[in-house]
Amino acid sequence: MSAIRFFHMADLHLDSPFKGLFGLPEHNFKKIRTSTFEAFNTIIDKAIQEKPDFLLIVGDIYDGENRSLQAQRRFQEAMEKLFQHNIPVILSYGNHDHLNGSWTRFALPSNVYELPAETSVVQLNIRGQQVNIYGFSYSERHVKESKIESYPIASDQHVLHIGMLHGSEFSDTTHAVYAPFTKEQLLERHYHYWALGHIHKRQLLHQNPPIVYPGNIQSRHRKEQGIKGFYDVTLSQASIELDFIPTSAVVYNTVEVDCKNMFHANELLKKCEEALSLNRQAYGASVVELHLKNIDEHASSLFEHATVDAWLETIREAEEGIEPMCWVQKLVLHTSSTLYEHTAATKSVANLMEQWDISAWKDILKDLYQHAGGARFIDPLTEQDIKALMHNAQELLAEEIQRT
Ligand SMILES: [Mn+2]
Repeated sequence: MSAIRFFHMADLHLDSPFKGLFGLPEHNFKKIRTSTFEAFNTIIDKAIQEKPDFLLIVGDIYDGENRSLQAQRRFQEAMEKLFQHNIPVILSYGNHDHLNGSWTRFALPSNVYELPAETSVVQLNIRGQQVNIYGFSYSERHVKESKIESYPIASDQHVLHIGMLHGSEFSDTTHAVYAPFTKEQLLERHYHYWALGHIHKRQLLHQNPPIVYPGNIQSRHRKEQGIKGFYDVTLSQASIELDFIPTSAVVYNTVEVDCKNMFHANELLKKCEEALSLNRQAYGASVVELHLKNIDEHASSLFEHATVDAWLETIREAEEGIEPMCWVQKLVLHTSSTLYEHTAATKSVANLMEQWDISAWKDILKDLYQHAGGARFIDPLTEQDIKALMHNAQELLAEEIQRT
């Protein structure tokens, strides 16, 4: 039996309003304001080009329960395009676009299967391979109870079983906990793939069978950092391949500038421009948090007669008109630890850190680097990484103790 191929995405949040962005030139704001649509179009173009067997969209297609007219029109148009190319779409609605909201209704073409509030199955036949896709839509905003018992246990293993679930792990309290589940409960269903949504940070909860959060397709604020996208999945009884495809129209991230031994304002400005230019080359249009590190006694004089706001304004002005845009949303100052009096306690911890060798650091970081799903997304630990980590830890320690 040949393998099937599908795109797994979630949390499109079309027409997200991007609140909390101030002071941008109009065209920059427009670029950000339309980024959810741009990211979505990237997916649709890719689908038309590559012709996967189907698309899965696991909740929060729309940002608001009133499903803005513009978002619906764009979504409807995209679905029509896929209809013309015979690409089915199976979708569920999540907490943001639950079925109990009030909205002006657009009818979707017949290639689109909208999962109802009751957990249901959509059966597809892909070149002789039967595929069962299970899932449900949120009947209301707050679905707090576990829905996992409503998913049938797969018995016929000739069929490929895929679960769609917009929700979060019982233990994950970083988000509103909706439709909670445990990894064990998902595995007990004996499905070949779990297509999750709701958590906007991309993560693999389990490798084989894959339990996957693709993350959202476009960051919506500074806490959603890094490149966003979806998974291009090739699945058969015997094998699984996951390919992450970036879609961010605007990347949110952090840029650092080392201010050690800096004397002059133009020096700082030049360093900032260089760092932002590198960021622009690497990520294209972006919204950045600019961190000024190692502000020692020399560099701190740069902030004696100019406020942080004045600096922010000056840096923004220097960037104006350069394409693709690199909007500095926030300027964060990090005072060098040399400016702090270490207390006896922080000094002893800092000294202890200096004594750790590479294997000690590996041991400390093992949860991260040995993480079944996550490890392959991070580069191996280098000597330099360790130095940076140690320095940051010492700086944080000194800062925090000083503050308390
Ligand atoms: Mn969401």
